[in-house]
Amino acid sequence: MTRFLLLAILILLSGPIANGQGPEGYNYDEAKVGTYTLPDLLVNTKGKPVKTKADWRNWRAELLKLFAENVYGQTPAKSVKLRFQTTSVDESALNGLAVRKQVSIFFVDYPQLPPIDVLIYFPKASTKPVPVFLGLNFCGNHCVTAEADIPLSTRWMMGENSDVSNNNKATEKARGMQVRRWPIDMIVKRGYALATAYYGDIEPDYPQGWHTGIRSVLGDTTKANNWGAIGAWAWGMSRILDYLQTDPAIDAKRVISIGHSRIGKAAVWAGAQDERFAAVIANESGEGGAALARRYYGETVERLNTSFPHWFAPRYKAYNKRVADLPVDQHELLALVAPRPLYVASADGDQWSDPKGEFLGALHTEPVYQLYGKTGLGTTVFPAVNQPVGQTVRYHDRTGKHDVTDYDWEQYLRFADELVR
Ligand code: GTR
Repeated sequence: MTRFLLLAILILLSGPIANGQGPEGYNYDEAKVGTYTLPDLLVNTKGKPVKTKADWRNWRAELLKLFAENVYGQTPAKSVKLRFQTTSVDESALNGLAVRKQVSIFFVDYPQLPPIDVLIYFPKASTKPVPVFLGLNFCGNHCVTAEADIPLSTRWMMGENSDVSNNNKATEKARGMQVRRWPIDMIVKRGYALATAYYGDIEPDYPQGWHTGIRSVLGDTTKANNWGAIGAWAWGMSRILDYLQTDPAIDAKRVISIGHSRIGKAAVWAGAQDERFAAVIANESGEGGAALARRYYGETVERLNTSFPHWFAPRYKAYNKRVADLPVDQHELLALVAPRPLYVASADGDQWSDPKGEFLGALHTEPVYQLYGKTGLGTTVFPAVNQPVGQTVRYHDRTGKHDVTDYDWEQYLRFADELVR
């Protein structure tokens, strides 16, 4: 029997669409979700059952390849020479609550590439190395804090005439614009550091953006398995982790990969590939992130690939109209985090990301956590809003829109306190 036959999830089919992609590329009608069969996480492509941790380690390596070949593209194996330059240290940031450090990561062999500018806040009170949340940001480091001495990013910014940018350049108005998503005070008061960098430092987020990012020097654009922007952002997170491992104020065994939305997709792919990440948090990562691809609800693979042709491997597009033929589904991506702690979060006002599909993605990692003697989510019941569930794998469906809120951070801090510290 193939792995596809072993695990069948049947959902009542009341519409004409099964496994399909509607013409508009999205669906908000649960009745139209149709039937789908997920690849069995514990049966390999040769139909062999995966029974032990050793079997899983082998199968895990195969799964990583399948995701690289078919979804995110192949992350170049070449190691890249980095130079870390501390550009500023403020011993008394955030009114004395934090030590703030800015570090630029230069690519020694590719001087034409801009550095990744990392902004780190450490809890001032700490006397020993601290765990850290590492997450890329959407609009430049000047945007996550109101501190006026953070230089405005000079990189390409989304938007020609928006609040955050003018002719694709950051504006003063953008300063502090996303402080709400980054409650740095709350994070450092709990004894964690926060490390962030602008995702556009690694690759500007538009179809031709790769010309000025890391993908201009690594990878092969003629190949169907060439890495996409999400792969590049994930790679950039690992390079920041390379730096964090050298910083004596950081507990390098406790670096948590966190991301929202498209950056959430990258945060999971980073944590899946790079086992130095101690845990992964996917905030509303949706299609191409935690949400099951085969569940026809919210955004679809076709829509994702059409709106954002640069995010994934070219081969992913071949599945636009035949998602059921993908050799993997997203629960298997999430399972690559196991046995490390994983948090998947949704918002009920963000049906585009498919909260139920994200929940099911988390739920179906369970067999791998069990191989390690751990309980993953430990429930099959979709929880009420604002009711976090789970053990080593956690999930919540927050009220409100597509965003990162204090409520989300409160859960992530508790999760980190209980499972990462
Ligand atoms: C949307 C996209 C989602 C999600 C989101 C975001 O437009 O369809 O997959 O990534 O953007 O990053 O905010």
